[in-house]
Amino acid sequence: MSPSRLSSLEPLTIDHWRWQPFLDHACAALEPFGLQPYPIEPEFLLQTSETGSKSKPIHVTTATWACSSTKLRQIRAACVEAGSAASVLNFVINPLTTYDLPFFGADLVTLPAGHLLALDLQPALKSDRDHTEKVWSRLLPIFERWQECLPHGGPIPEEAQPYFSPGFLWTRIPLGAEGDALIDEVVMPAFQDYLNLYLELVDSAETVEPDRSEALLAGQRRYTTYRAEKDPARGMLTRFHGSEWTEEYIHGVLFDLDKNRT
Ligand code: DBV
Repeated sequence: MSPSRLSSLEPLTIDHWRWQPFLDHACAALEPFGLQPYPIEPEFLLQTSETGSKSKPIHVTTATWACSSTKLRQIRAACVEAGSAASVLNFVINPLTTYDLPFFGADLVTLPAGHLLALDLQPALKSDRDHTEKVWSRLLPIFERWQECLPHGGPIPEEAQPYFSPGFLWTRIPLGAEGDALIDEVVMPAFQDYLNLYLELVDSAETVEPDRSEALLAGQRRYTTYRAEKDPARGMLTRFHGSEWTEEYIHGVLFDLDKNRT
């Protein structure tokens, strides 16, 4: 990788990173949407550190790829490469609230205990049928096709339910050849299908009335506040890069809706 990143939209390549093909696919799929760089401070575009023991240090890279388009307020990939300690792609698309669109969310996480993988088109207003029905009727066949090839990831907190769709794909799979095959043959095509559907929804989305936009904004705020407060990566990022950097990254970059609205 180049020693520094000048723009959030610059192609991002991280050596030995498990999730590189997923980011490459997403960048290519998004390219036709007329992407603009998204302003991100240099210390969050690329950050390195060491973890592990003194005798066996592990080099850590955390990098951010981000952009916006006419309908999408923020598209961002948080990428972590820490050798045997962790490899992560957390990818979230946050639409403008002038469009009735869900979030795209992917959490692809490799830890020493195994891979944990989450994919969803997450609602801003889960109880609103105008917001959800047209998405879920198209998402469920895709979800069913791929989830049945994967073990279920186990229980998720009750309080998280309002933020998931019924097409939440969620699995934990072992490291090694068996897990790698599932990632190539199931998780990759699932990721492509979820993203394709999302981009079709974006393509056909039309602007909504101001009242509707206010309701969508309130829903996005709840979601963003929840994600920032409960970010499961907080512990890991704090170990790697310290608490000050991590809190600013979570609130100021990863889940920055309020920062840019107030
Ligand atoms: N998760 C993030 C960001 C990450 C990240 C920004 C930069 O939101 C990584 C990195 N997720 C990450 C890590 C773990 C998880 C776990 C490192 C493991 C934490 C650990 O075990 O130490 C899906 N991700 C999880 C868990 C869930 C999700 C349910 C398990 C939580 C737990 O066991 O406590 N994250 C959640 C979700 C989406 C998402 C549904 C969107 C599809 O991004």
